[in-house]
Amino acid sequence: MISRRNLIGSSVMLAGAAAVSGRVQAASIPEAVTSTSPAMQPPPAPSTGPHFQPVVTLNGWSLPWRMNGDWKEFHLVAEPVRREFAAGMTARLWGYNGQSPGPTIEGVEGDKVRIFVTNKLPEHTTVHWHGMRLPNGMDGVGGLTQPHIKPGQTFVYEFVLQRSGTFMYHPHADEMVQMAMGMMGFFVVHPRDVKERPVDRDFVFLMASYDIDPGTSLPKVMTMTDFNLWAWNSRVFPGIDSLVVRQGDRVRIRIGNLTMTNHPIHMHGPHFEVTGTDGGWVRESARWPEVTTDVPVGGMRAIEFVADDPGDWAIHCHKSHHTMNAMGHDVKTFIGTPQKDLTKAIRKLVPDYMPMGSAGMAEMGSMEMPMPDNTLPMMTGFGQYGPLEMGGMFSVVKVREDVAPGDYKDPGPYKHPPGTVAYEFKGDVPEPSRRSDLPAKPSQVEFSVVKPGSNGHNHH
Ligand SMILES: [Cu+2]
Repeated sequence: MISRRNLIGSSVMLAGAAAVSGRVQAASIPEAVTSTSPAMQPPPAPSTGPHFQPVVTLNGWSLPWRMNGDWKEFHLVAEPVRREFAAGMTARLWGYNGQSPGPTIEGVEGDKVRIFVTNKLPEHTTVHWHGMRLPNGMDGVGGLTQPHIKPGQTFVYEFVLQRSGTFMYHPHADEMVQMAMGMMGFFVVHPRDVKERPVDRDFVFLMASYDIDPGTSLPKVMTMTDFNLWAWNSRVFPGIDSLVVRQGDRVRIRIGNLTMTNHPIHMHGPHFEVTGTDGGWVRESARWPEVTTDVPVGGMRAIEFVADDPGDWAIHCHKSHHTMNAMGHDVKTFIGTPQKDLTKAIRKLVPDYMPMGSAGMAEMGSMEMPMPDNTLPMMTGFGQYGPLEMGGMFSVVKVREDVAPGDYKDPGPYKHPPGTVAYEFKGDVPEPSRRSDLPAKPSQVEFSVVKPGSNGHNHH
């Protein structure tokens, strides 16, 4: 739950100081609001400052602020946190205000923001406001634009939100370690005119990758490319919230990528347009209709669509190993290999050896594999028709007729109208016709073997 112990008290106390602005006010620090729950907490409409329609952070929340004169004041606390990736697996990460990712910061074009950053980590840090136009000294690059924030210190960042759009925040200090540990968050700047680019639902999620060995809970921070957990808001399927929308809604999904590789995000069902990138909003005439959009490393994409077709529409990264959880690396490929005799032979050496995947790996999706504690199955999740055989970066856009505005509760599986679900054919299936001029067996093909070096092609 969000704790806002002193938040209300602080705004009352400061109401009389409205005329004062600048560094004098930085003497008083707003309460650091924290949340330790991975449950989505749709934020209420803003009660102070200019109006905007808040975003919905999947499995996350937005950071409350206090107004101090004409400054909007936030308090981020960098600290060790625990994050449940999905039921059955919790990681020890570093994050902000109780969670990884940190809370989403929301503001409005023209807002003057003052962000207090307290470091409760065992090493120094900074916060870089990724994509934001601001004075160079507020850019958060440790050593280059500011001294590092040492453990126990609180620094203050002050800047004006110059344009609306989608931004991120993350450390620019011991960056590989601190980002591998989960330090990141979203920063959304809304247009000053609420009628500009209106949508009915506005979702955000941030992509992160982790390398956590099965049976352990701490990311390996020296991993550069070989990550084994591909997360949206530090959650993996089936732990990622569904994106619940009402049929006919105009929907925006903002996606940020702070992993070390690109992610082609693919959505089934409604076609979307890319309406925003790192650099801002895309002119209407320049928007690309797509079903998959590649989100580059360090990049952001906003996509928009009208949810006209009801159903349970999958949304996922199209790199198939990114829709799997850890343990994928040491499974051998056995497709097409009869394993009965092989299994007998191996069991003489390894008595509890279990063969898997002679017809593929689908059997793992429904099987209860013996696993170490605090480990998720590689392929998991169940739908109304069976196992989904997914993990990692996978969720479902649930388009329903009967969802109330502002309601994000999971409505359960889609009830398909009769006659609209793929079905088994029960009639006779004729033998497929084949080309008769091809040799029936590979053994009938003659090979001529040429020894390397025995002809004149050595210099190719
Ligand atoms: Cu991916």
